[in-house]
Amino acid sequence: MDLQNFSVSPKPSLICIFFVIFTSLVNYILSPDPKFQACVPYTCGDGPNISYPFWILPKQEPFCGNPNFTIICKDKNPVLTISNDDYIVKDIFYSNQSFLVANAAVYENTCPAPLHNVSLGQTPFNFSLYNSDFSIFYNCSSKPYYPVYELDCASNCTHHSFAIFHKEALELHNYLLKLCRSLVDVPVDVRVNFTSLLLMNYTEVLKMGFSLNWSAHDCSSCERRNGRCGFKNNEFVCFYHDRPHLKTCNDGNSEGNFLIIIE
Ligand SMILES: *[C@@H]1O[C@H](CO)[C@@H](O)[C@H](O)[C@H]1NC(C)=O
Ligand SMILES: *[C@@H]1O[C@H](CO)[C@@H](O)[C@H](O)[C@H]1NC(C)=O
Ligand SMILES: *[C@@H]1O[C@H](CO)[C@@H](O)[C@H](O)[C@H]1NC(C)=O
Ligand SMILES: *[C@@H]1O[C@H](CO)[C@@H](O)[C@H](O)[C@H]1NC(C)=O
Ligand SMILES: *[C@@H]1O[C@H](CO)[C@@H](O)[C@H](O)[C@H]1NC(C)=O
Ligand SMILES: *[C@@H]1O[C@H](CO)[C@@H](O)[C@H](O)[C@H]1NC(C)=O
Ligand SMILES: *[C@@H]1O[C@H](CO)[C@@H](O)[C@H](O)[C@H]1NC(C)=O
Ligand SMILES: *[C@@H]1O[C@H](CO)[C@@H](O)[C@H](O)[C@H]1NC(C)=O
Ligand SMILES: *[C@@H]1O[C@H](CO)[C@@H](O)[C@H](O)[C@H]1NC(C)=O
Ligand SMILES: CC(=O)N[C@H]1CO[C@H](CO)[C@@H](O)[C@@H]1O
Repeated sequence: MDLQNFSVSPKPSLICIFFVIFTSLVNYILSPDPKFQACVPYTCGDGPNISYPFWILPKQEPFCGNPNFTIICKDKNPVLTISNDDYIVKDIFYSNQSFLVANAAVYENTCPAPLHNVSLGQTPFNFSLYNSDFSIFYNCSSKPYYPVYELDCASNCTHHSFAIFHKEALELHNYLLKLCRSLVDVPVDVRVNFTSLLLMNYTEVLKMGFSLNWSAHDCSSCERRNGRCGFKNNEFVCFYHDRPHLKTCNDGNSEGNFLIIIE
């Protein structure tokens, strides 16, 4: 087409160009977004549904979550590594950004004896207020005259090991904590019936696990609009069945208004 022709009869060409742009835009908008599909929630078989900010390696894509929330499935259990320790994720409460974990070693060993305190290090996690310290004392030269959770598997007649909530109680009963070689504090979510707690043994208490909360971009407004959260170029986005929208640009009743879609 030469310039002269174009200037003489601009209308059909412009309409044609507009039509091509319009139809490709419509096709583009209506095609399912592969990122939305990639971030469908999964379970490991047992345990909770895994979705943003958590993601399962390799079932989901890294852009579906945050690197500190990477879950690996082991024997149908979702496992999260925090400061080099593996934890089974027993439940996730997306509504209040909290989750319940138990040290995986507690399920693997017949005599789980943690040797270091739980460290959250450089993670976006915090201990919930519902945990109480379960203090494990190892290699004590005498046994307290006070009800404790016995660690029979780590004790003999000269080296006693036991665990207790509220270790202050021992000192109040004149037990010298310096008779013990080491102490490890394990947080335990104690929101259970107190009587049942007293009936449990040491391993059962550790299996109850502890609660953590997390800080990450909130996904609830995206999910209310049937989107799935994730990342694009390190920026938080909401993936829709069609195409990604930045944050809450499509708030309200303007579903289908493709003019404000940003790609
Ligand atoms: C996971 O989500 C699906 C679909 O929303 C639901 O049917 C299922 O009960 C959920 N499973 C768990 C363990 O919450
Ligand atoms: C979060 O919500 C769940 C379910 O509603 C509740 O059981 C749990 O106590 C809450 N956790 C925190 C830390 O608020
Ligand atoms: C664990 O933390 C307690 C204080 O909370 C401390 O007394 C103890 O020495 C620590 N244990 C280890 C093994 O670091
Ligand atoms: C953990 O909680 C403390 C005090 O509530 C706060 O200062 C800190 O920023 C929190 N850390 C994270 C990662 O949210
Ligand atoms: C997590 O719990 C701590 C208290 O342990 C609280 O200060 C913080 O606000 C909570 N964070 C979130 C995101 O709920
Ligand atoms: C208990 O004592 C034995 C022998 O002295 C030692 O090998 C072991 O590491 C001690 N355990 C703890 C948890 O301190
Ligand atoms: C008791 O256990 C400790 C450490 O676990 C060990 O060093 C010690 O030899 C044991 N004593 C007896 C009498 O078995
Ligand atoms: C607490 O747990 C014990 C033992 O599991 C049970 O017998 C008792 O009825 C429970 N009490 C309440 C108030 O739920
Ligand atoms: C704790 O109780 C469970 C079941 O109630 C039992 O299978 C386990 O052997 C007990 N562990 C110890 C160390 O007594
Ligand atoms: C936000 C946050 O805590 N990010 C952490 C994620 O984990 C890496 C180590 O794997 C830390 O360096 C980050 O600080």
